[in-house]
Amino acid sequence: MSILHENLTTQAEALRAQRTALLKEHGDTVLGSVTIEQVLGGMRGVPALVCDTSSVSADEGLRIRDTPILDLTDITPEETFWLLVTGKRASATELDELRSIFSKYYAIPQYVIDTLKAMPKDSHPMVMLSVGLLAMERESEFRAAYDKGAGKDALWQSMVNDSVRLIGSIPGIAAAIYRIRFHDGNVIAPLTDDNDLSNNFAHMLGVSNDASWKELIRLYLVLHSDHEGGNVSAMTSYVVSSALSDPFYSVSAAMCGLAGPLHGLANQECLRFIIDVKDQFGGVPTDEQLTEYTWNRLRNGQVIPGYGHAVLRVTDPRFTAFYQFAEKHNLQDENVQIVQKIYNIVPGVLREHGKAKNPWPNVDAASGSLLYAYGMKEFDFYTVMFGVSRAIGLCSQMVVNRMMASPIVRPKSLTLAELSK
Ligand code: CMX
Repeated sequence: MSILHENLTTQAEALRAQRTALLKEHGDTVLGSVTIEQVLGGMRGVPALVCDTSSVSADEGLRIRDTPILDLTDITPEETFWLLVTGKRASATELDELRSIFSKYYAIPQYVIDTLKAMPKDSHPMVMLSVGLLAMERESEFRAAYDKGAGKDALWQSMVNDSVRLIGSIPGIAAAIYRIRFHDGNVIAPLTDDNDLSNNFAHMLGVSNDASWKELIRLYLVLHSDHEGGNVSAMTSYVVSSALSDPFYSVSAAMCGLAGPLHGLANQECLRFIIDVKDQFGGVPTDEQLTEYTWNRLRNGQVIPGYGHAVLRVTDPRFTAFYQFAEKHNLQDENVQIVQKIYNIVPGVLREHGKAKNPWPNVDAASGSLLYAYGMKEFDFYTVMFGVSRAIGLCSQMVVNRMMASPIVRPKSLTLAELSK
């Protein structure tokens, strides 16, 4: 048993006891009412999920285990996972062990590489990510434990094993997709002298040897890791895993949701937007040009990618963290300048337009321009980067839910006729 399992054993019992007590003592407490607008409007604001790993408020944004994300910009993905799943900061010994377990999985199985290589050359990288994860499902210890008759209170243990394997493997899957889809197909082996997860990911991508590239990848993996339970990818993995499907199925399904342009694909769309602006105006536009361009897009019924949010009503602190990174490293290429100009112009236009409840940037508005600045120019790949990070949060949420022995999800649907009546 790992130190992580030891840490979680007492917590699992406490979580189950807390859940049982809440159900027994307050099971019929009313949390609120649900309006027809909410039922027809994507369930906005309906309190229907439990998520202990992180929370998102309208006026502050993401907190991981109650710590604001801007106070966590120096930590590693390993520390992030530990914090998400246990609620505590890891000790040096705990981190050492976690890192060494993750590193066993950096080199992905050859059959996964073969599967990715066999896919059509024009497959979207997000399709390849989802397929790569599904191909690995045969490794699931969770499924094996269930097949051997593990009881529902014990299943979280194999969920931890699968999660660690999946988080350790997904950088290798993503890097293989990048090499196969956009380069010579030669997959880069993990480092032999460094078992840090983000350093290995940065290395296996083969984009840059710059120390600040490694720092960007570390930051990227921390910032996108979790965003409470109600977003499309988190809710997808929650629903799929509630049927006791293992994490490979659940995260693969979540990646299909992340691939949507209103969710994770927005970072790819964002860079497309920036490049379009650059091409149209031959460089950084003037304020007037950008204002006009934004209005034309809105009049055409298109969204401004990277702006707006279902929960946030302020600038996303994750955008701020990327913005500060660009300033710290003096990244001043044209794309970064356009990101800054968009930040100056678009919120005012969106406010005047009057539709978006939140005119401020979300995480996707800046991330792509930084990857581009280091030489990762294939923006079809950007959502895969997001997915590698988000897998950390998805797995953490699934582990916590399994520790609580959460039941299968099954809300009630109504027909439009029933609603109308
Ligand atoms: N550009 C133009 N219109 C926008 C807009 C934007 N960036 N954001 C919202 N709107 C529009 C909506 O399309 C909606 O229009 P309709 O009434 O015609 O349907 C109206 O404003 C109200 O929307 P909202 O309540 O403010 O926002 P939602 O909760 O419905 O949607 C989101 C949230 C993120 C899907 C939306 O803001 C959007 O499409 N943004 C652009 C895409 C994007 O950046 N997505 C990434 C989000 C972060 C992530 O998940 O990764």
